[in-house]
Amino acid sequence: LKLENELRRAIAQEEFVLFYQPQVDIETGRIVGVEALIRWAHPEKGLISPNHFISFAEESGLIVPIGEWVLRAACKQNKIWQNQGFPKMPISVNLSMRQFFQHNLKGKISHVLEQTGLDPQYLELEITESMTMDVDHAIQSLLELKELGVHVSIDDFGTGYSSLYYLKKFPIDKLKIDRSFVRDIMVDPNDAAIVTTIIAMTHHLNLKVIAEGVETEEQLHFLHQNRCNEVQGYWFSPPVDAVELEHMLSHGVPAA
Ligand code: G
Ligand code: G
Ligand code: NA
Ligand code: MN
Repeated sequence: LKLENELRRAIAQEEFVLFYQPQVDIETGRIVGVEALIRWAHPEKGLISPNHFISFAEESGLIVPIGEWVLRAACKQNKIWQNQGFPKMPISVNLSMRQFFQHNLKGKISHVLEQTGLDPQYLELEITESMTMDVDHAIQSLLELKELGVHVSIDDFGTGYSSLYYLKKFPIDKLKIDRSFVRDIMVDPNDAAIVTTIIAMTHHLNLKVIAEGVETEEQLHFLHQNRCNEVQGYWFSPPVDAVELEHMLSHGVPAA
């Protein structure tokens, strides 16, 4: 109950901030996207990781107003970067299950895009495999999002209900290979095989592919050799605040 009350206050007072993690083109080393990740700027406890409140927010339904804040803040920030003259790139936002099943999701997103003036092609929504288990709902929702002109990626790909059926049927743009597969690609031949197979499959299906959780140069090299399009992870940068992200947009990511 304490967490619930505190979260309600946090929503009312907008005690949240977004951090941003760069997504890097593996060929050019340039930042071609950013993932927005929420933190709770608690007045006494400082920055709180989403791991400490997102699952509670999901259970209680508070994720809906929190998710709307994230969406608005991310679109607003991306528009600011564009106005400042940085190269245009999509910003990715994690959608929760409840948001994905919300009535009029398309209308809500469309409203935020209009309010912030962000061109829909510069918003990418990350959904997880578990949200696609209701196949009819998923197809319907994704078609509506497609009509809006936003991009959709499948987050944590390979860890949930991975159906090859939806890869064929669903209008999605990108797969994000879960970092649990990337972690051991240099030591576990099974993980290496899974990752190379996912990459090859995405090329055949005309999807883009990004590897998450890239932490070493060896992993990067492996992914490059196997024609992964994009990479994201601590090797380049952890999620950082807007000022640090702007620094990287100006000067490049350190390790690229
Ligand atoms: O940023 P960090 O690695 O601490 O994120 C931890 C978890 O919280 C990740 O699973 C991430 O997807 C989730 N998360 C971060 N920001 C958001 C958000 O804005 N909305 C939702 N639904 N989940 C988020
Ligand atoms: O579930 P999702 O993929 O949205 O999770 C994003 C989370 O992954 C962020 O909270 C971020 O802090 C974390 N993350 C990003 N890059 C790395 C990495 O290279 N290694 C590890 N262990 N975690 C990472
Ligand atoms: Na994500
Ligand atoms: Mn992920």
